[in-house]
Amino acid sequence: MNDVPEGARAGFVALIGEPNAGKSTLLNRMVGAKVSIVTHKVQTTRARIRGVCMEGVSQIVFVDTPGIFRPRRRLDRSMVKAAWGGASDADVVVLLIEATRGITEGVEAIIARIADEMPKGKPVALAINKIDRVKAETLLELAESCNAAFPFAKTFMISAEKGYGVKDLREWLAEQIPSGPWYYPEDQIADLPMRMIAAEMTREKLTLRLHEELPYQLTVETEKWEDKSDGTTRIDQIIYVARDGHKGILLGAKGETIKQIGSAARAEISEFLGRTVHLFLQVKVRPNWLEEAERYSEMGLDFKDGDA
Ligand SMILES: Nc1nc2c(ncn2[C@@H]2O[C@H](COP(=O)(O)OP(=O)(O)O)[C@@H](O)[C@H]2O)c(=O)[nH]1
Ligand SMILES: [Mg+2]
Repeated sequence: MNDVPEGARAGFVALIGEPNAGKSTLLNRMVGAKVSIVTHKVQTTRARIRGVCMEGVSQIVFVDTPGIFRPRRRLDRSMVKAAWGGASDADVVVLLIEATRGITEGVEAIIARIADEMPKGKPVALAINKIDRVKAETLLELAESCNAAFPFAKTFMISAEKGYGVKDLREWLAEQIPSGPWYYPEDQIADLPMRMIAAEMTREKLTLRLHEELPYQLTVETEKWEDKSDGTTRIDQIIYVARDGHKGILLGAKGETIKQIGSAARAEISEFLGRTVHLFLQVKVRPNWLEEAERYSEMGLDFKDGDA
């Protein structure tokens, strides 16, 4: 596929951590574009999302994963399984923790499982994120206690949002991945079908706009995609919700809510594509969508991974 330059390297780096640690923000920062959606709410990322970044002659394929937490629903179990699957398939693992929260019970459990399951020889780095929010002393203490719990190959202090420390991390990762030809063309930044990226962008706007459990009870699928000869694109998406009441909330009075969400999503998809987009959203009530295998494959998850 590619002419491989002298010394080329290529490998997968899994970003794992608790929900909200900043994994998707870091992936986007590394790639230089928003390929993974980000919100202030937990469990925004549902599937493994690959973003590709070049560092010299090294091609680093970052794998953003759903947050790791104690799952209850089938969807949650599938998500957590996908996260650990991402880690075990990767050449290098980066555990992100939040400087502001320190070693939570959740972080402890993740470190314990890393110690248990990660094959010796697979580098696992620690990235303490959101350092823009805490004092330096706290950071040093936190780094020490984490390294007492597990011998991390290296510890980084970063701010995914502000970009601090991100270059050091990327350079180090570039040296850790194996020698070999690149997996993707040099200019490719994501490995996710456009129809899925577009569905995720709409889901991000829904998650930001809707409250409480509603964002966790809906899913978005791109139903139709038509690049027209006049240079515009028509995209039809379906939003599946679990209850009639949810549909009402989503539509809002006189359809105002869905209109605003659609317009925000349309703007973002349009900017990403560099084309004028006409986005059509349809809301369907599907009480059982959380138990339908097809919904999972559309999300990029394995339905059976959710088996209790
Ligand atoms: N202050 C600060 N906030 C951050 C930083 N990185 C991520 N965030 C915020 O943390 C929240 C969760 O980020 P996200 O990337 O979705 O986390 P994920 O669940 O691990 O993928 C979002 O509101 C981000 O804007 C950072 O370095 N500093
Ligand atoms: Mg995420």
